Amino acid sequence: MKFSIYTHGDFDGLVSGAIGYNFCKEVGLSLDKITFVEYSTYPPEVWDSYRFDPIVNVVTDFPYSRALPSSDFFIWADHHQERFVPDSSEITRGVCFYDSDAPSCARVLEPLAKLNPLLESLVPWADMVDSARYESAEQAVLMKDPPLRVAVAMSQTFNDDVFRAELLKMICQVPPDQILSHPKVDDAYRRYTWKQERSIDFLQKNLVLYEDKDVLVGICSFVGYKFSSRYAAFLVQPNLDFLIHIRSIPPWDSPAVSLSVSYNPWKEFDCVIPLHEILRDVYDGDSGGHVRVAAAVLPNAQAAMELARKLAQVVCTRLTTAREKVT
Ligand SMILES: [Mn+2]
Repeated sequence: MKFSIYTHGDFDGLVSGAIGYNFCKEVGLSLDKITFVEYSTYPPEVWDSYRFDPIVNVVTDFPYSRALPSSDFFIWADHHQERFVPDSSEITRGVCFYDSDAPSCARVLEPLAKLNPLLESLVPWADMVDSARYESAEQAVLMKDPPLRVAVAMSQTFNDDVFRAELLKMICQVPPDQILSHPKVDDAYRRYTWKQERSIDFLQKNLVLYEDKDVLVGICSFVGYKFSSRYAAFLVQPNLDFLIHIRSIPPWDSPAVSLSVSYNPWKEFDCVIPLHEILRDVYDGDSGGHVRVAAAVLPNAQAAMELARKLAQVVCTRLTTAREKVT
């Protein structure tokens, strides 16, 4: 019998898809196809009416599809919050793995990962990348560890599904350090490090610092540049408490930019202020996020810069007030 893999096109999708692939191979199935799925190309209405082939279908790190029961058998695994989870009593030929507390989908599939030591060893790396729990700013920016270089290869090759399917099979067979010499993995890493190095150089000259009462906020705008880095500012200025990051977003010919505000993930805080609420207070337009990271889309770079300055001031005041209440 045949099987197909449908998995999200990021590193966690790669590892969890490989766990599903490895399991199907182990039980004697033969591969039909591997498909990388994105929310933009498979929105709910499309995904729920997708015509699955009558074979074994495996969906990982992506929402459950109401069309999955048309499979001969299916496996669905996910860890994202607020997913629709089908009633298990209604499922006769399928199995669902779901845990919204898991840091990665690979972690949800850990029992199946144990069938292959190579995949089992990648589960903690999938946790790290998918939940952005890097040990240091240096690790997050430079991505030097072999599994992280594989993650870079995944993030830099979103238009090359043939290669990504090959990569998914490769990680089942060889450890990451033996994949690094693959021309596409090597090329992706060179392109990635070029962007990071340019970002570090750029921030050394252009990171704007706002300091008030022992609270340090960095503001960086990558608008108009071909590089941007989420973490380079913390490498350039490790003492930052908060970072406000502004960058261009697709479509690239539109003036709209994205602004995000986040905590320094590598600094300990005695008290925590909710950034999503603060952003909502300061900015009238649509915004989202949670306590530690919040973001909004602004009409242009100038509006974003104005908001950033205001936000920096409010964040300093709010953290100082919160600290005074504690002591
Ligand atoms: Mn995931």
